[in-house]
Parts: sequence; C-alpha cells; structure tokens
Amino acid sequence: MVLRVMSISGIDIDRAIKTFQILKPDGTYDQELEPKLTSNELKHLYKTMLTVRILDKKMLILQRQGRIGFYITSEGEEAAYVGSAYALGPDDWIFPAYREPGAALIRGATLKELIAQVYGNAADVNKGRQMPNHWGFKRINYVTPGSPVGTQIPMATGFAIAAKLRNDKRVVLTYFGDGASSTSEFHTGMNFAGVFKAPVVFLCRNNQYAISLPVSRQTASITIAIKAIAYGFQGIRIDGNDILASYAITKEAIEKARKGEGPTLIEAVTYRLGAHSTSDDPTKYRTHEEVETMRRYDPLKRFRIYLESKGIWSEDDENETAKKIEDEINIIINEMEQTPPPDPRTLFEDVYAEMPWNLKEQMELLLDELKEKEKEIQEVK
Ligand SMILES: Cc1ncc(C[n+]2csc(CCOP(=O)(O)OP(=O)(O)O)c2C)c(N)n1
Repeated sequence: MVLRVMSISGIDIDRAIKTFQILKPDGTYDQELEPKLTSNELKHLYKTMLTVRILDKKMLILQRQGRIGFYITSEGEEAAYVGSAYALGPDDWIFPAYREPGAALIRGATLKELIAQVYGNAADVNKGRQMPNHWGFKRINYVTPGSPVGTQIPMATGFAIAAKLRNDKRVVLTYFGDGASSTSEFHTGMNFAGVFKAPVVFLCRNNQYAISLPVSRQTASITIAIKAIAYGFQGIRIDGNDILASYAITKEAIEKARKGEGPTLIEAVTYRLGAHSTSDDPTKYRTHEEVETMRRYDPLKRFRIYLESKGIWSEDDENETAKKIEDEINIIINEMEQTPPPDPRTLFEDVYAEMPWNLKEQMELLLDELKEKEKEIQEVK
C-alpha cells in the first residue's frame, strides 16, 4: 500500500503542487471562491492592468525611437502583481523586483512618477540614479529595487523580522522571478523567514524565463512553491494570469502573516509575453508559436470577459478608458521631454546629513567646470 502524505505540521503539500485558479481563461469562474470585491474595486484593478499594458506599448515605442534608453515590459504578468499588491494593507511594505509597475500604481505611485523615473530627469524621485523600472517610493512603502537579481529577498525577510521584534503588525510582500529562485539570496531569505516565522510573503512570478534561460534550467523541483516546505512553511501554486486567485491567495497569506503565523511562498505561474527587456531578442531562444499559444491565457482578456459578464464593463468603457490613459501618458511624455536632467548638485547630496567640506569643494569645482563648458557651447553656437 502506498501511503500518500498530504500534510506535514499543518502544511498542505497539495497546495504547493496543484495550481489554484478561480477565473478560467474563458472568463468563467468558481462562484464559491470568488473574492468579495465591489464593482468599483474590480474596475480599479482592471484599469490598473490596462494602464500598464498601454504604458508598456508606449515605452517600447519611445525606446525604439531613441527617446528613452531602456525599458522592461511586463505584458502577460499584470494579474500576478496587480492582484497581489491590492491585498496589502496601507502600512505594509513591498520589496519589488523591476517587473511590477502595476504594484507601484496600486500602492499609489502616479503614472508621472513612473515615467519620470524612466527618463531619470529632475522630476524623478530617484534623481536619475537608477536604471529605468527600478522605481522606489518612500511615501507608499515601496522600496527601490537593486539590479542584482534576488537581493530584495533577504532584505524583505530582515525587514519583516525587525517588524516582528518591534511588535509592529506590518507585513512585507516581496516579488521576484523564477530566475531569482536560483540565487543564494532566495534560500537565505526563505530559511531565515521560516526559522523566525517572519511576516513576509514571497511572490515568485514564474514567467518561465530568466532572460533566455527556461525554468527547466533553473530547477529540477516539480514546482517552485514546494521549496517552501523544506523551510517549514506553506508554498502555494496559483495561476498567475488569474487576478482573482492572485488577490485571494495573497490576502490569505498576508492575514496569516499578520496573525503571527509566519511566511508563505506563492508561485504565480504566468508567462512573459514580451522580451526580457528592450536589449533582448527573444526570437533567439523561443518560438513564435509558443508565444502565440500563451497569448490565449492573457490575464486582461479573461478579466475583461468576467467584468462584462457581471455587466460592469463594456466595449465603450474599454475604448473610453484606453483613450483616456493614452492621452494622459502622451501629455506626461511631452512634459518629461521638456524637463531638464537632475541638478548636478544632486550627485553630492544624500550621502551625509550635512555635506562635509571636501564634498562641498568637489561640488563647487564641478559646478565651475559645467559653467565653463556652457560658455564654450554658447560661443560655438
Ligand atoms: C546576480 C545577477 N546575476 C545576473 C544578472 C543579469 N540578469 C538581469 S535580469 C536576469 C534574469 C532574471 O530572471 P527572473 O528572476 O526570472 O526575473 P524576470 O526577469 O523573468 O522577471 C538576469 C540573469 C543580474 N542582474 N544579477
């Protein structure tokens, strides 16, 4: 007789293997599992997904026209990060990667802030110091990501342990890709989170590729979610293109963490429909047929059918909203292209509370040099 172990110390192994879904690709859904969200909330979520979809298209064109240097799209992954971010409370924190613009929008970042960051100009809250898509906003507890893959994971755990030690009820949500699950940071963060029962939710966007490397080369494990079990906590595999599942499961994990019951690893199974970044050519490592097949699972399409079936969205709403978003983005782009680069003084600021004499001297030297250069340019003109 084969005895199948279904749970160990309250951890349900099935949840780490089977893929949880509420909203099917054809837009039909499981009424019993449907989260209780109002029509306005549902529309807000859809509009946020649509905003990112349009923003991505626009930014890609700008990069191809040489008007911005670089961009990272997230087409196909909107449900995974919009739904999960919406499950957070106002004081909770996000330690993101670079492919979750909609999570920043859900927290309260504005389109203008996101676009300014891509331009790295004087309006950029990060003062042009980061790569595009590496936005961070203190106001909304959204930490600026670092480019080295996976580094946000132990930071999120450390922050969560600190919150617990302070008896502070905030929860941390950290995002990363399947590639990051191969980094030592992933294992360090997961291990400490398990030992200290840290109030942290790990959300892995399994978009099938780490640039050109397929997930089958990242791990021989049957799922990524199951890795949580070795660290002593629940892993849950969900359909990452299903916004209702993303919201409901993250909410459950956040509530559990807030009650002091420790971390959860959520593996959101999705697909990166676009390139890794504007510097990447995906035709070198995957087929056109594969991408076209995955388009059938588009998270926006299914969510739109769901909203239409509830009578709260229509073709007219879609067209009007898309036009409004496009117009807003165009106005912001125009403004950003007339905004100067950050003030050169910002190169010296934010290092010390009070600038020491040697930095002040260096800053004055640079400002004098720039003035000289400006004079030379004017003379040539
Ligand atoms: C430590 C480290 N190694 C390599 C890179 C180069 N790099 C940038 S993004 C990336 C792939 C990351 O894939 P994944 O974690 O799955 O996230 P995705 O980009 O698919 O969202 C790599 C290898 C890096 N930035 N940092």
